[in-house]
Amino acid sequence: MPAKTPPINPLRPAIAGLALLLAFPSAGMTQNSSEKEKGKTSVPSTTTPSGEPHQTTKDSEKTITTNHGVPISDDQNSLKAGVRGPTLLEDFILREKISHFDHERIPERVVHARGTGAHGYFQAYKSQSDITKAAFLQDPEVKTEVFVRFSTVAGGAGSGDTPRDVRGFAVKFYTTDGNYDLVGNNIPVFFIQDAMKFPDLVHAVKMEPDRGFPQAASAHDTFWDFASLTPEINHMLMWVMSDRAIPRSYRMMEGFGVHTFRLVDAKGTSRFVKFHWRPKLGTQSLLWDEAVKIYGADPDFHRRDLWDAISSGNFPEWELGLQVFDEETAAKLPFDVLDATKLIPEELVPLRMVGRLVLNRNVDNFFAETEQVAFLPTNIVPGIEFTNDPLLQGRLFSYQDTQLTRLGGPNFHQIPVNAPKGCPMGFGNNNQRDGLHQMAVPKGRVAYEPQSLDKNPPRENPVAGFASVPEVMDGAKERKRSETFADHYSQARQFFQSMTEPEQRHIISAFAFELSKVETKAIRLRMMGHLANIDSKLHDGVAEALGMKEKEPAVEPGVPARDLPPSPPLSLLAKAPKTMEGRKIGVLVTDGFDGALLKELRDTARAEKAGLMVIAPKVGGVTDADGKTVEADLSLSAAPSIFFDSVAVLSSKAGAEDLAGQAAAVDWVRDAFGHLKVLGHTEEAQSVLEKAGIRADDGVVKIAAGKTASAYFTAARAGRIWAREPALRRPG
Ligand code: HDE
Repeated sequence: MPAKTPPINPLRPAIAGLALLLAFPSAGMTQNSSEKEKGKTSVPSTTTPSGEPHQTTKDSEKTITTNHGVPISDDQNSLKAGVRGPTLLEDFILREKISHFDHERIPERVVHARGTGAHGYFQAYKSQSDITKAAFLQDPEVKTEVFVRFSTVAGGAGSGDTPRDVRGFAVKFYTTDGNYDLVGNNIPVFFIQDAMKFPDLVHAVKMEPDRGFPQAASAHDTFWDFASLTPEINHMLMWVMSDRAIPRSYRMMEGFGVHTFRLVDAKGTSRFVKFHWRPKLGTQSLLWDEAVKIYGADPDFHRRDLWDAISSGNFPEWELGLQVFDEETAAKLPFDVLDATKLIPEELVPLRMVGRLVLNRNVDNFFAETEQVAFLPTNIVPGIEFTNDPLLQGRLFSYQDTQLTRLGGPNFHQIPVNAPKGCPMGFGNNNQRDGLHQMAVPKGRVAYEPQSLDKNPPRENPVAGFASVPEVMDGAKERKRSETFADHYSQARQFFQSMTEPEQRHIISAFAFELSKVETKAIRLRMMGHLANIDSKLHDGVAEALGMKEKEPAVEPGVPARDLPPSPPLSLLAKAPKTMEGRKIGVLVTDGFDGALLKELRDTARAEKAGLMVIAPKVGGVTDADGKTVEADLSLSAAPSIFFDSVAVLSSKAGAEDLAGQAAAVDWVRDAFGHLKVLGHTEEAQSVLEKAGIRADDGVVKIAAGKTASAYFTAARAGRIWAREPALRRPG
């Protein structure tokens, strides 16, 4: 035995093996005679920390190998000159493993870095051949495979899911005519009108470059500095300060293609189109206070929600709706359809629902699929075309370009999640060759055209091939913004005035919160000048919430705002369905509670397709009044009430008294009430409610045997108790 032994660390197998040896000097010794002679010990190379042998195999198929296929005998220890000696450079197995690990990360997306993806399919309701020849919109029998990635925009890949932000809603359709990517957002308009401004916008909203914060937040000086100097942003600001920017779930948010595109039919007739996704579960958002708390309690809230829904067979669905209109209609609209800061109200061009998107399979590997998926607005198929929207035109360059850095070369289309699936060509059938990471082995000596040597080469197809609509172009070459893009306030006003009272309150609160975080007073004042141009209720509400003492300088609008009629579909609350489907109920139980009540709630939840989780003071569960053990899904400390859409406290009297002494339980109840949730409770639970300062209202429902489910569910289906809010929370 050596005189000095290293400290024992049970996490390090070799050293733990040594500990075993110290305790049982004869255990598992593999010393060779020369080491014995020198008085040194060695440890078995394949022992676990507890000294058990590692599992090995004799099956060559299961043998762990290097990346180059060499079988590995020991994956626990590096190669050393003597057991306590230096590691040898020769250890190609160690070097390969570490080197691959060192390069495991690729650059995260410049924007939309944090996201989550899933597989599914799209199915048309009926042929849309009257408006487009796009293959995936022809046959209602055909299911077109899709991959969808949802994302936030501003935060890095490791940020949380619930900041105030736009959400990406990107869909890759693997059609029989090649991949079509509809790379949209959950908001139908955008911050800027011209691609030239995109890097400025993103630099302004991201972490400030000197200090490296704030992460995933627009509430800081540089964003509002840029915003207050960019009048075209005002319509989008209404949306990002609204509840749209804090969705409850990816399953409960809308999606939009944003730009105007074109649809082209088999005769070559083209029409304008705007794309909309409508969630089957209806829309729902978080409250700001919830979003903030969820960010800490479960940064993966949306990612987990989507994963859980799909893995439990509750497949999320959206309908695809199209606003289709011709050039004459476009010419009559009060806005330019090429301006991405404007939308077309549904009252003017109604939605035509053409099919449904179902997400039914989680990814097998996050990196290989979700991280490596490359969406390209240039992935377009015959039957769909671009317009001259100057924001879209810039995107047509950007996405391909960014993948070259992110995915390391021009062959990223060969990565399985990016490769076309539905078409016969595989990776693409053409004369392109070589490049980094070429996975295919093209055959033959011909990689050019025209040629005469290959008798069966890929050829142009003038009938089925993609051909652009021969739009006539006539204009001076100039760097200018069209006059038709100049009205920056009318639709912002229309949006605010289309909101319900609670939604307006939230917009006012969001502006007040964000501007209160701006350190430079001049920026705050400048922004108030824009709000005055939008709506006086909005302006005055924010000024009041900020406690503004001085009047801001007026901002002269390029084009004064017009009064447009309110458009009800812009409101989330106005069209929120009364349903429990896809919602979650949290039920807090204690020892001695009435198990029959839980069963009644659980049965009704199942019938209404809602999820129900049992929360107990300890994860080991509780014993009900009949002495039966009831398992908990989560412990109280791991499941704050922010995780649920409605809650219930089913406690015994003694249990409630115990809960009343626990801050976590009192917060659980107080938060649920403060977040305007329906709160069911047994008579016995009264003491914890009292401790939390709960006032009775329509959303505080007594639960008693026999009539539990109906009263509770009737209240909970309606969603939040909005009438409770003004008394609880003031904007600011
Ligand atoms: Fe993007 N955008 N974008 N964007 N965008 C990217 O592409 C860009 C815009 C959108 O889940 C990047 O692969 C420019 C509008 C989504 O992988 C990048 C402009 C809309 C996603 C890029 C815009 C979007 C991106 C970053 C202005 C809604 C995530 C990494 C001209 C219609 C896709 C990448 C995914 C991602 C550039 C504006 C949606 C840098 C230059 C408008 C959903 O290429």
